[in-house]
Amino acid sequence: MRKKSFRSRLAYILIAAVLLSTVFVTIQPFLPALRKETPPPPPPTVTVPQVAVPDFNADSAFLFIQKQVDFGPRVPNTAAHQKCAAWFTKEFKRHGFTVAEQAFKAVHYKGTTFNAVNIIAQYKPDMPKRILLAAHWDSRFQADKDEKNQNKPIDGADDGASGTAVLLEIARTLAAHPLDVGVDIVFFDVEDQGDDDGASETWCLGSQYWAANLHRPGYMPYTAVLLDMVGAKGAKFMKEGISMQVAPQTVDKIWNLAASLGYGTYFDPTERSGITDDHVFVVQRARIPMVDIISTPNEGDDPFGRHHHRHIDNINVIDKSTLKAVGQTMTAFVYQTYNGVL
Ligand code: 1BN
Ligand code: ZN
Repeated sequence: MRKKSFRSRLAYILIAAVLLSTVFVTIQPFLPALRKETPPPPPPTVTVPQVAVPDFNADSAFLFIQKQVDFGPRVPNTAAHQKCAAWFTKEFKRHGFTVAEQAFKAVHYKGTTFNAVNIIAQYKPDMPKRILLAAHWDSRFQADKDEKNQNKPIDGADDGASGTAVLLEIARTLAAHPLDVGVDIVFFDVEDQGDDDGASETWCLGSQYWAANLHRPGYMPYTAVLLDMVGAKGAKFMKEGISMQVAPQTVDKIWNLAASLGYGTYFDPTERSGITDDHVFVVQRARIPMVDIISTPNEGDDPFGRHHHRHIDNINVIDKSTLKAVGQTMTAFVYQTYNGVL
């Protein structure tokens, strides 16, 4: 009798255990929800202190154009070319940039070997996130579209000096209003000595060299923009075809930014065909998606304007309002990229 009662108790215990484990297995997935769990801590938020967009000083940019023109045409193998390169380096160093002069030999389509130099100026070189801004700094050896003095070199106030002037002013701005982002400003040499009736490879020799010999192996900036012919009166910047193929979002950001700042008359959202310019070689050879801001006002028969590759591309063609439109847009582009707005 006692034995039987012990067995039945054991049976009860076993049945209870089986029932309990069945219940446990059934409700186990829901246990965390039943328990009053403390929620996991939120991911750490990286707060970037917002930096106001500084004013772009078009008077200063204008003086940078005047200075370059005063050296004389910046044609490779001339004293003006050498002096101007030295001045760029001094100017960037004055603003705390790390500067490298990338010297190279470039063979002109007419046979001359040019002693050429790309200027590579790095703001905060140790910062991993980098913005690349570029322009060509040489001016054309001949005024082949002019009616007079076709064999003489041009001042290249717009075609050459304007892009570098805007970027020098941005360099000065970065020194005065620091940002925790890396900015590389590259001035390409020998962009404008090409053959108008020849292959596209006769142009842009400095960017071709730089793209094949990057100043840092594997260099890949977060965003990249080229400025060319950004200072003339009546400038019109259309969405250039190759830029639209490789970096349409950056193009849209810049053109929308320009419109929001009131520069929509300069930045026309119409897309146009691709242009042979330094960005083509940066895209093809270095695989860096680069946007080209280049004026194509389509004046007369010339897409690049009446002054293009003519002697009237001198200081008189420069308009501070155009410099302001491009300079302010690009300053906002750099600072808003840092702020995380773009
Ligand atoms: C732009 C300004 N370019 C030269 N000066 C590049 C170019 C090269 C444009 C060939 C058209 C044809
Ligand atoms: Zn040119």
